Amino acid sequence: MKPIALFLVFLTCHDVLSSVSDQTSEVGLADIEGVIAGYGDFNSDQATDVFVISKDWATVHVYLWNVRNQKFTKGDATVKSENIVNIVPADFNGDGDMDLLISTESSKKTVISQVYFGNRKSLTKSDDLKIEAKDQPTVFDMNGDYLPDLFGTDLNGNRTYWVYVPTENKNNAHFSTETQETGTDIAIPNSNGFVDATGDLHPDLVVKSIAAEDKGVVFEIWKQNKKDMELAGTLLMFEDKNIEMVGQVSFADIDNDETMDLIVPICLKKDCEHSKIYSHSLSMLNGKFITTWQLLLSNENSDWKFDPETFTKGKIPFMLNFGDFIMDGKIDAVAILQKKDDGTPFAVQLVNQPCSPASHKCNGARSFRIAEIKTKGYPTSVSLMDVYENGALDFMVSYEIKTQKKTIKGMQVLRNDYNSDAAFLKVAVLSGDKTSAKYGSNLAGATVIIQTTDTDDNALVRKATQLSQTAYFSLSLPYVVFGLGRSPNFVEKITVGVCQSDNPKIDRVRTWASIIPNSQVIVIPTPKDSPSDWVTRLLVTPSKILLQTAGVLIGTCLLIAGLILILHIKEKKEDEREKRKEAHKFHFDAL
Ligand SMILES: [Ca+2]
Ligand SMILES: [Ca+2]
Ligand SMILES: [Ca+2]
Ligand SMILES: [Ca+2]
Repeated sequence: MKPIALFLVFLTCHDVLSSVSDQTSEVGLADIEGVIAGYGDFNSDQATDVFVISKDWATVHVYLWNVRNQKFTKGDATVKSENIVNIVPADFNGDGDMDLLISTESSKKTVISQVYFGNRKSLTKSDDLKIEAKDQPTVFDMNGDYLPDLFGTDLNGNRTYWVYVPTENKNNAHFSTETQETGTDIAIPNSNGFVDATGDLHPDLVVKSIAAEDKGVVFEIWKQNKKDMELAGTLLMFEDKNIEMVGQVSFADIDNDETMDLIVPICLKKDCEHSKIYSHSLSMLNGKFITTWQLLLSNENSDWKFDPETFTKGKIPFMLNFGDFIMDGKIDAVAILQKKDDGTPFAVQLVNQPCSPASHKCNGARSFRIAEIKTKGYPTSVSLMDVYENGALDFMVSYEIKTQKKTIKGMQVLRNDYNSDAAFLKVAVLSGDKTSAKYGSNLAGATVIIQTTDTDDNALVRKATQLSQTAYFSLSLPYVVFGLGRSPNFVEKITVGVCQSDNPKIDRVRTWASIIPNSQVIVIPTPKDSPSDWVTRLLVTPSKILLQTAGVLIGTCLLIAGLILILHIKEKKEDEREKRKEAHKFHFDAL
């Protein structure tokens, strides 16, 4: 390697590692004991807030982002319960205000999930919106009415859909249940997704299940068909007799080919000594899914492995959390790994880069470069969120510090300083509200495709899904952020698709043209069955370059104004002097 190439490599590594700064106290989250549990705009001010569970898993608080002070402040909304195992922010009754589904574990090890209605300020327990099941439910929209429904395994072991039935009086609303025979069981801990797998931009229900016969892992893809779900296809897990554990799946288009990819971490042995990450493109040919497993990353010759305890029910399950924090248009991830030798957990950035088989033991198009994120204590979860609402995804960490006397649970906000000049486009798809001008709450499974050109005039297409997962603190974001690199060209096209209705003639997809980069687009797909009437709102976030330009412009204006003022004063003084002279002259003449 030539010295200059070495220098460049050093620069890139260095860049990633020094690209975060701890801003926990600056944003007001220092000294708060708890675990980051979910993201959503609770008070509807267009800034995303953070839900936190107390360290004894008994209380939920919301920390509201204040755009002006650049700080989180504790909101009044509080829910007290016990053994909280998950929360899901969503607008259950469709009144435009965010509600919360809180899951708790009972003494019989069943999971009770209860809806709490929000009014932007507080949360009130609903009377009848409560289910008890074998596991946490998946929140999705089965019938396309934009009201969240639930999916999971009921107490009798039946695969069940709990469909939200609205009523005039929201206190009478309830879930109606539908069970389904399939010959497979939903995996526990469940790992399902609501994401477009078939390529029509409408989200499908992807279910990780266990075959009744051979106990093998199967991924089922269920399409919305009128008010029902129809099996569109199944994928069998990568065939390897040595696979001992299959972890929680994630969804992202890692190779930018416009199809979402299913990403699966696996352990070859019970101790996870051999850990691998596989991906499977969700692409169809002649109505069938093509089976193409690719190895993204292996820990062969590396010092990391997965924590085996996060593959079984108990701890927060291992999961890759995706987001383009480098902002180069290739989606990256964050995760918690552990040291191979002593099992110490550590948080990492997984930076998307081309596969080089020698160093990553990969066999597809893409792979990850691992860079450690320095955190306090032992990290228990790491996720991404645009804290400052500036289009750059920041790193959110929950950690533990164990001493002889007690365990401290805290959180850290690590600001993304990676690429402040890179352009971005942030898109949030909201449910709206039929009776008021409210923006509503974020729709699960909304799909966004953007089309733009890079500096070399190559067409770039990027695809992403909002809120694809909800169980086990998956910390899915209520929006999608596309990094556009350093070429702030116009985004030529943006296409949004949401869940289908029972009317197959109406395709709930709409395309808009020419969107300026560095902006946040809010899409409100109402009226539901009239995509041509869907509306967008644009919030423009000025980038550093724009701010500099504005600064120079204002400076120039001030300078010119100053010069004009000086000249004006000078002229006035001259005038006065002239007048005095004239007056003097007059007196002189009069004499
Ligand atoms: Ca907010
Ligand atoms: Ca609501
Ligand atoms: Ca629904
Ligand atoms: Ca793909």
